[in-house]
Amino acid sequence: MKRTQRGVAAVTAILVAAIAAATAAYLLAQQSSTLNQAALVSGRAQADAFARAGIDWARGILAEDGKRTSIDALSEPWAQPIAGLPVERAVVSGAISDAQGRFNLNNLVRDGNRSDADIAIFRRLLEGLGIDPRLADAVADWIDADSTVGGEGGAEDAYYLAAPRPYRAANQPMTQVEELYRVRGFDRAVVSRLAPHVSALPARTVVNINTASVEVLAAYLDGASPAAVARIAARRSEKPFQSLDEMFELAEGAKREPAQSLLGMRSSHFLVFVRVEQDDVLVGEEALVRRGGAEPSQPAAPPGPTAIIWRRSLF
Ligand SMILES: [Ca+2]
Ligand SMILES: [Ca+2]
Repeated sequence: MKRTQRGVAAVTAILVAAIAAATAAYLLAQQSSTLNQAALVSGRAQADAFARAGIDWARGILAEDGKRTSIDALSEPWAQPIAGLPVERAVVSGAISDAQGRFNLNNLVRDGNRSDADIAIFRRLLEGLGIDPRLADAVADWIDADSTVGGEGGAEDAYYLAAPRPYRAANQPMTQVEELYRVRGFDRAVVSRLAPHVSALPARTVVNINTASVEVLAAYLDGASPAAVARIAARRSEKPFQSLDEMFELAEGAKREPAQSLLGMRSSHFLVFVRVEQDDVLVGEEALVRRGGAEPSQPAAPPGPTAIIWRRSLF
């Protein structure tokens, strides 16, 4: 616990330094500018700079963690959110979450074709959340390269072209989870229930057993009782799993295949959220960050630099 607290203190100190650096850079830029900006615009620009600094802070934290540790778990400093931290005139909040603690929708398709093993897991996830499992077919069709309807819940161009405002299936990997709104059967209620448990990552990824939601974990552990899944969740918050074997020992009744090849303990994709409030300005930014190395194909690869895959303003 003590180590975690020290880690969190370090994480906070680094964020303060990042924001302070952004402020200094901003003030310099402003001094050299001959433009007379309105106060509101300048406040907005500064808040934007803070949000960018916050995302860079997260990249630094993740790169550092990748060097120091070989697994990723919710007890690590990066996973502790920072709420309402006063920096200069602003109040900054930041959080990093593991995108590989979620079911990666793009795993439904492998090399352009439906992946039956992943579709079966996704169906179990939907069922566990009280959502019609046939919707898994529609998502797989949305992503797979062909225009052949797969399964009774499937939908391809013919279905979408018959909509009041016609469009076509993407037939390619998703870049945002919100794309689900365009997929057959996904309304606001379904998307909001599912969204916290899914991601749309640019590569095939394993799901991290140390960070996965209980619902996602249960979907992968086919045959394990809810009690066994609860035991696993309790154990990992005491002591993160260092191997899949450690977890499967507790997963009584769970089939090892194909889950074994689809799960891991280390993550390379993270969602970063930064919120900055200053005077009357509120800025929120979200980014998907990829940490180098640690690809499923080469689990022993050394950690490389982090990259921003996308970033967007939330408000
Ligand atoms: Ca780690
Ligand atoms: Ca398709």
